[in-house]
Amino acid sequence: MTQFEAKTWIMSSEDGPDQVPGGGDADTILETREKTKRPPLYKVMILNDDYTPMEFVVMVLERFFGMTHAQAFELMLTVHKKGLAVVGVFSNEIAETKVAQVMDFARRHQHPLQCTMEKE
Ligand code: TYC
Repeated sequence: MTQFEAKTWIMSSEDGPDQVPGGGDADTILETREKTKRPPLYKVMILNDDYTPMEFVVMVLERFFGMTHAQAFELMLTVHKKGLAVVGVFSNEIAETKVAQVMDFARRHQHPLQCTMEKE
C-alpha cells in the first residue's frame, strides 16, 4: 500500500442478504479493496520583482516549463502586471525540482527572481 492508498472494507452485495442457518448475512466483510486516492498536486508560481530582466524570466519559462517564446512572454507580462502567476501544476516531486531549478538558475545569474509552490 502506498501513502496515497487507504484500505477500506467493503461488503459484497451481489445478491442481497443470504439465507443461511442462523439468519445472518453470510457475505458481510468478505473482501478488501485498495482504495486509490490521487496524489496531491502543487501549483508552481513565479513572483514579480523590480530587478530581474524580463528576457531572463521569458528564458526561464521556455527552459524549465516548455513554453514557446510567445507563451513565455505573455505569462511574464502577467506576472509583471499582477505580481505572480501559476506557471504549472505538478506532483510534489516534480514541483520541488522545478522550484529548485528556477531558484538555482536565478541565483547563478544573480537575479532575485522567486519561484514557490503551494498545494492545490
Ligand atoms: N518586473 C520585472 C522588470 O520590470 C520583470 C519581471 C517579470 C520580473 C516577472 C520577475 O517574475 C517576474 N524588469
